[in-house]
Amino acid sequence: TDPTRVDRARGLLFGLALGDCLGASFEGKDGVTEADIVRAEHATGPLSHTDDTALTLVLARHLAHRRGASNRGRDGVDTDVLARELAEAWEAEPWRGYGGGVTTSFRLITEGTPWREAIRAVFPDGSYGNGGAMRVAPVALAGGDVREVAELARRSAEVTHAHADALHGAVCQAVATHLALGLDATEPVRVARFVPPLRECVRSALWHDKFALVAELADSDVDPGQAAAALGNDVSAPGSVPLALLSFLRHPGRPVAAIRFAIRAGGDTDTVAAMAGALAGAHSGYAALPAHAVSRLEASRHLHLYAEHLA
Ligand code: F2R
Ligand code: MG
Ligand code: MG
Ligand code: MG
Repeated sequence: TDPTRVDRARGLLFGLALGDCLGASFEGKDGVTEADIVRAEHATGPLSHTDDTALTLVLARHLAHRRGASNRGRDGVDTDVLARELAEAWEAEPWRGYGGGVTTSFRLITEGTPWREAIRAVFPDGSYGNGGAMRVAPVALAGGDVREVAELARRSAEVTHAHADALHGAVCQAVATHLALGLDATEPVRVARFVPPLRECVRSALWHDKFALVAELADSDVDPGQAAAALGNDVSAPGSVPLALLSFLRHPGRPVAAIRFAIRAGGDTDTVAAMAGALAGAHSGYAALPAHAVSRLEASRHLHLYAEHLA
C-alpha cells in the first residue's frame, strides 16, 4: 500500500540517518562487499552519525519552528539564524567528520564574522562541497511545490556554500526528494518524472549532462563501481548528488538496496548513502526500512520528532 505522509517523512529522515551511519565506516575504502555492509546492518550497539545527520537535524528543527502562519516561501529559511544554528552544532560536536573548509567558516561564524564573509575565507569562489546537499532533504517536506522547494534549498545551502555547483546540488537533491515524496509507491518509478523538473530547476550544462547520464544508467545494469566511474563519488556536489539519485532510481521500493549500492560505489559513502537513503525513504516510507538497524540510530528520538512536525 501507498505510505502515509508521516510514514514518508519518517522514511526520509531515518533513511538519511541510516545511510549516513552505515556509510560512515566505509568512507574512502576500496573493495567493500555486500557481505561487509550486511554485517554492519546486523551488528549490535548504537549506530552513530556524522555531520550529514547532525546538520540535517539542525535544518529540520529550523524548518519545524517556522511552520504555521509564515510557512510560505522565503519565510521558511531565515539565513542569518540558520547560519548561526549550523555553526553552533559544529561547535558543540566538532568531531562529527566535518569538511576542512566548512570547519573554518563555522569557527569564524561562532566568533562573530558575518556568514557571507566567513564562507569565502578558505575558498574565495565558495565551496563546491556536498555539505549543502547532504543536509537539504527536510526542505522537501517544507516546500509546497517544486519551485518553492528549489528556493528553500538554495537559501538553506547558501549560508555555507557560495559556489553555484554546491547550490545546484542542494536544489537537485531537494527537488528529487520532493518528487519522490509525491510518487505513488505502488507504481513503477519512471526516470522521466525526475529529469524534466530537475533540468528546469538546475540550469547548468554540467548538471544537464549528469542528468542525461543518470537517465541512461538507470535503465542499465551498471555495477556500483561503474556508476562511480561514470558519475563521480567524491565530496563535491556534482561528484556525489547524481550518484545518489542513480542509487535510488536503480532500486525503486528497496531502500536498503539503494543504500548498499551507494556504499559499494565507494568514495564519500556516508554522504552518497545518506542522500540515496533520504530519496528512497521518502518514496517507500519508514516501514520499508530495516527495523533492527533503525532501532540502533543514535538520533532516533529527534528524527521521530521532526518527522512528525514536518509531515
Ligand atoms: N569531510 C568529510 N569526510 C572526509 C574527512 C573525514 C574526517 N577526517 C573524519 O573522519 O573525521 N565528510 C563530510 O564533508 C563532506 C561535506 O563537506 P562540506 O560541508 O561541503 O565541506 P567543505 O569543506 O566546504 O567542502 C569539502 C571539501 O571539498 C573540497 N572543496 C570544496 N570547494 C572547493 C573549492 N572551491 N576549491 C577546492 N576544493 C574545494 C575541499 O577539499 C573541501 O574540504 C561530506 O562528505 C561530509 O560527510
Ligand atoms: Mg559525514
Ligand atoms: Mg556544510
Ligand atoms: Mg561524507
